[in-house]
Amino acid sequence: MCGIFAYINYLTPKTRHEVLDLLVNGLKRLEYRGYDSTGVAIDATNTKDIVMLKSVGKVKVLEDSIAENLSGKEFDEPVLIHCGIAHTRWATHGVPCEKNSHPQRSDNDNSFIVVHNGIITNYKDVKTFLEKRGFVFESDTDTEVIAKLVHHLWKMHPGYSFRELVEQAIQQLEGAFAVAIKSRHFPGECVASRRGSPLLVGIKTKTRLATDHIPILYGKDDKSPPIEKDTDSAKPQVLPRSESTSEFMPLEEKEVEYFFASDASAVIEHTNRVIYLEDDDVAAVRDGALSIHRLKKCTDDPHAREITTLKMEIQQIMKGNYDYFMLKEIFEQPESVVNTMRGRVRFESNSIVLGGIKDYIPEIKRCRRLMLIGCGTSYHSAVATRQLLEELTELPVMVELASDFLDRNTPIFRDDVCFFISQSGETADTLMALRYCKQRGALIVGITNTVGSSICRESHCGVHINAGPEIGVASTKAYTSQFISLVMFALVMSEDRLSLQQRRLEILQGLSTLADQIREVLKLDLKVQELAKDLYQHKSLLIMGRGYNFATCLEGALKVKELTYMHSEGIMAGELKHGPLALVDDSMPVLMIVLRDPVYIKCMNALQQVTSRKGCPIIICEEGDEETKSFSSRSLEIPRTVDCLQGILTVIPMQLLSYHIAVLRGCDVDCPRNLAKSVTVE
Ligand code: G6Q
Ligand code: GLU
Repeated sequence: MCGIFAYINYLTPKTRHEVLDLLVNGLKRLEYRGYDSTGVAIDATNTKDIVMLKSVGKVKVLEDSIAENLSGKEFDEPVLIHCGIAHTRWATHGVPCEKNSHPQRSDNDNSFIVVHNGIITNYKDVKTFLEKRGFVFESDTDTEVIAKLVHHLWKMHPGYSFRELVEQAIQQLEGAFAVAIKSRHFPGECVASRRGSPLLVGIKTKTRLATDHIPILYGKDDKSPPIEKDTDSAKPQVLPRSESTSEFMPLEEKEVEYFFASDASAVIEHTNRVIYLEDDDVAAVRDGALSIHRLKKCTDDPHAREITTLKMEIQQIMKGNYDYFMLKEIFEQPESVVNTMRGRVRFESNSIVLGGIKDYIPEIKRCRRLMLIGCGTSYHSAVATRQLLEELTELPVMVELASDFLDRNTPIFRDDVCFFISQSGETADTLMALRYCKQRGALIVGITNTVGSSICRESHCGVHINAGPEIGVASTKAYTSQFISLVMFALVMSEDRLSLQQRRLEILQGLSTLADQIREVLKLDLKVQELAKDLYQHKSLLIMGRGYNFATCLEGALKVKELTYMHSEGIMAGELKHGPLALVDDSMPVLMIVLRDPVYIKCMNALQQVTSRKGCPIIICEEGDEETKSFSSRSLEIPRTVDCLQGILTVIPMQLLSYHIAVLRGCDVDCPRNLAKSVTVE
């Protein structure tokens, strides 16, 4: 839920000024992951001391504070070897304030300092243990125990390397984390590790790297007992140390720069060569060498971590001429939907190939049921496509919110096929649900936008939605691409069903014109902006629809809530008379989606129920539908498409509406309060 960024240069001279710029820039790229406070730490001139600066609020505040506090001649002198770490926080333990910002430190001397993403669930036990040994805590964070535990281990084992100390420490920690640690006792070194939260290493060299993988060094097959609750008797166990063996061959380059980052968008401007760390990897940089260690080897563990080449382009993570990433991403949809279909939908032959799952299709066709699992917007994409999946696969389809699915201990069987839908591929609830289903033998299909993400790696097969990086916290283009990915899957499943051929052709035809139709809908932007002016001072907005457009109501209401902080509710029009109608009067803002599809008559009934209670709804209807339009003075007309794809066109005005209301209310569109892009905590 936060951004970690660390930078280590080896024999590549950089001034401290440049290092600070690099760190701040890295944080800016990661800011969408968390933005309540920030912090940075670099070496002082004598390299033994560490300079640390923290601030509450966005990265800009830190940047200004650096300009004010960290300048002078010594910041302009080049240093050959250096390590700096930085963090943008999304608080879980302790309010956003300076003392709770990261880096967290072990002591006044900054012996060990840490930036952390996630939650340490046993932090209270570790804290009590350390307090009994004289450590005095200064923050409310769970993170502080990490720095102090490493310090404690350092005092106990003077001969241990930095990496060994961290390796020992993380064995004592429970919960989810990614960490990067720096120490005044190990200048120029950085050690990082992850369990449950994402972390990657970027590698930049002057010449081509001589290898495309880094061997993993394994320790002895042993496990430490955790710190016990009875803290008097508890003490961190001394664990076996990873042994240097002949297979240990770190990546050693003459001149090299390394980056540790929570995601690729922070490193792409420096290098496209990255290693995605796995849970419990400990990556250490020392004397220009990167090595990756694990304490325990499991039978199917690989021998090496692959260095992958990122396909991302720098422009993809820049705002360009747009005021906000969200607006850019809304307007990218004509292209992103095409990218989702590219190389997969062959309109000439009316066929579809999903390379990532094609070998599993026979198995999927034999399954007992399909389960679609996700959170937030990703969950809505499942709601949006459920009806089509039921129709084209003729299988029962369950749609589940990941958190609720886990709460219920939902029964799962070997012949279930479970889809995990996630833009980031790192959402903790979704990932936990995935592991739950995998343990029970179900086939796991990942639908993600982030190559190399945890959900991607832990799925048996899957579809990359290829929407390109999504930076705005409110998901927009990922939703429409998830939608299309699931539609494509439904089409693949019905390929050999003669009775469904006409329906398939109609949908394929719809897909072929979708990009142009999205362009048409985007032309409504000014009209939507006008509507936003009518709405932005209200307290609430009800969004009603049914059938294929119910998901748009849920998704529209989520967008309004998260961006504008207004109350909004997506209402299934069929449920209106069972309660929500009581909310309707002449002052309650209502938006209704009424399209010429199989539920048109029912939607018209709902519309009449609303207008008879003096409601004045804004109507989203089909182009030229005068009859429906006549029920209101305010309407948005969208092009006609096949019923099951309407949701892609109806959601766009909702994205634009929430955006404009947010701007009018003075909200920060890309960084809504209390939220973060990648929810890696449960
Ligand atoms: C919506 C938000 C949020 C998001 C979920 C799931 O605008 O971005 O609802 O969709 O947090 O995230 P993932 O799709 O990354 O799993
Ligand atoms: N749990 C830590 C804290 O509250 C880290 C939160 C984060 O991921 O930003 O400080």
